[in-house]
Amino acid sequence: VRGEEAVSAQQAEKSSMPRRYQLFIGGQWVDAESGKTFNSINPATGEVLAEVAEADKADIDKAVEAARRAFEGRWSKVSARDRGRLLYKLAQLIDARAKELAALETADNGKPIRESLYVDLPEVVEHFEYFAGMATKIEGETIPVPGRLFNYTVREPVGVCGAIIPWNYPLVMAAWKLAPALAAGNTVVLKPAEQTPVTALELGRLIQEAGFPDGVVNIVPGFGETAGAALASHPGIDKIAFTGSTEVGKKIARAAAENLTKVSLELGGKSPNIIFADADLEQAVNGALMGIFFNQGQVCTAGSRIFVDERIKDDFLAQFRERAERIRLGDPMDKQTQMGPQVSEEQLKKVKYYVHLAHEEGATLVTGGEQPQLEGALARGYFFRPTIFADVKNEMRVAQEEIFGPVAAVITFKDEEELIEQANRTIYGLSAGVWTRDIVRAHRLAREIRAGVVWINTYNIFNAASPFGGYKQSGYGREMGKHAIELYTQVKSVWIDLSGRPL
Ligand code: TXE
Repeated sequence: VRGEEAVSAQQAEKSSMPRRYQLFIGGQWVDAESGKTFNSINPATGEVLAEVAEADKADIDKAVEAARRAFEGRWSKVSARDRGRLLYKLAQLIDARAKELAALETADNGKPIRESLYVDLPEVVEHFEYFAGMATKIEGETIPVPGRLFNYTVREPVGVCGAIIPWNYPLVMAAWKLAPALAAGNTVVLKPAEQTPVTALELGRLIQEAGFPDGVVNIVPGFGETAGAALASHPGIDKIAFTGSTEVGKKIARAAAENLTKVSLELGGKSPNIIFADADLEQAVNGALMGIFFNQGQVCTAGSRIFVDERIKDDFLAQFRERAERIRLGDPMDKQTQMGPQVSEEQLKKVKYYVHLAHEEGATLVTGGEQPQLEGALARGYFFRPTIFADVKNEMRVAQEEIFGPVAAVITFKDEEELIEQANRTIYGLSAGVWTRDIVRAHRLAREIRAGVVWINTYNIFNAASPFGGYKQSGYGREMGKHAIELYTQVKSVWIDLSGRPL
C-alpha cells in the first residue's frame, strides 16, 4: 500500500455534508425504484456519514437481470487471461487509492485507521492479485476410462452469484466474494451490510474504471430482511455466498433450498484460544489480546474463550489485564488509536447485555465492563472498554454465545483431555489458537480441535492462498486459495467415442 504519511482526518470524516451514493446496476448509477434512501452512521460520533439509495426487491430483480445479461453476453467472451488482467488492474486501482479507502472504511465502520490502512487494504489488494493469477489456472482433468472412449472435465462458472456480506470487514468481505467469482467467469450481485455500504460503492467506481463490462458486478446496498432476503430467494441466481450470523445463515440456506441455489456460508464463532503452562507467556498474552480485542472484538474468528492452565492463571490474568488497560481507545482516525467504537448502537447494546449477563452468571470482572469517558463528539460514539471476565465456566451463556465485542471469557483447565472436550463443546467450529512449546502437543491439539483453522503460537493470520471456513454451525464451503474456485465453478464431464463405430 502506498502512502505512509498520516491520513488526514478531514478526508472522509470531517466534511459536514453527508456523502451521497446511488445503486450500481448494469454499469449505471441509479436511484432505488422506490426512491428510498438510508443513512450510514459514523460510529465514532453518531453523525451521518452518507446517504445511500436503499435497494429493495425491485432493484434486486433489476440487478439480477443485468448480471444475467452480462453473464450470457459480453463476459462469457472475455478470456481467462483478460479476466485476470481486469482483476489485476482493479488491484492496482485499489492500491493507488488505499489511503482514501482506508479513511472511508474507518469513518463508516469505526475500526482504527492503522488497521484499515495496514491490514484491511493490503489484504484486499492481495486478494484481487491472487485471484487475478488464478483466472488462467482453472483447469479440467482427463479421466482414464476403459474402452475406446475419451473422457475429460471442464470447470465452468456457476453463473450469476449473489453475495451478502457483513459490516466488520466491509471491503475485505467484498474482495473475498468478488475476486474468486470473477476469476472463474461469474457475474455478481453484491449486497453490502446496511451499517457499512460506503467502501463497496467506492469499489464499484474502481470496477468501472478498471473496465469490467457493464453488469458483471452490481452493488445494491439495503437491509437484510428486504434486499438481502430478495437476493437469497431469487430464482434467477445460481449461487449465494454469505458471511454473517449463524441465525441469518440458516435463513439464507432455507431460502436457497427453495430454488436449490448453491450456497456457501461463513458464519459465527466462539473460538477457543488455549494457553498451556509451557507457553511463552508474553507471546500468549499478545495472542490473547490480538484474539479478542482486534477490530473491537468484531471478528468471526475472535478468540473469545480463553482457556488457561490453572497453574499459570494468576500470572496470565495479571499480564492480560495490565496490557488490556493500556490499549489506546479513542478517535479511530488518529494513527495512535488501537481501538475504536463498536460498529453500531445495536452492537454496543448487545455487548452491554452480555456484560450484564456475565455478572449474573457469576463470572468475575477483571477489567472494563463499561463505556469509557471520551470528550467532544466522541462522547456520542459507541465505544466500549476492553473487558475481561475470569471464573467463567464453559457452560455459561457468555462462553457459548457469540458476543462479537471486546469481551474475553477466561476459563481455566487442569488436564488436556478435559480441555479438548470443553474446547469442542460449542455449536461453532471456525477457528482455534494453541500456545505451547511442546510440538507434539501442538499437533495433537491441531488434530483434536474441530475447527476450520488452527493457529499455533499465533492468531488471526490470513492469506489469500490459504483456505478459510468453518466446521459445524460456523458454516460450509472454503473461501480463499484454490478451494474458493470450487465454490464458483461447476464440473462438466465430456465423453467422446474414439472408435468411430456405431454403438
Ligand atoms: O448480522 P447479520 P448483524 C454476528 C455477530 C453479530 C450478529 C448480528 O454475532 O453480533 O451476527 O449482526 C444481511 N436475509 N456476525 O445483525 O444480520 C445483512 O443485511 C438475507 C458475525 O449485523 O447476519 C448483512 O448484509 N440477508 C459475522 C448480513 O446479512 C440478511 C459478521 C450480515 O448481517 C437477512 C457479522 C435476511 N433475512 C455479524 N438478515 C461473521 N461471521 O463474521 C440480515 N441479512
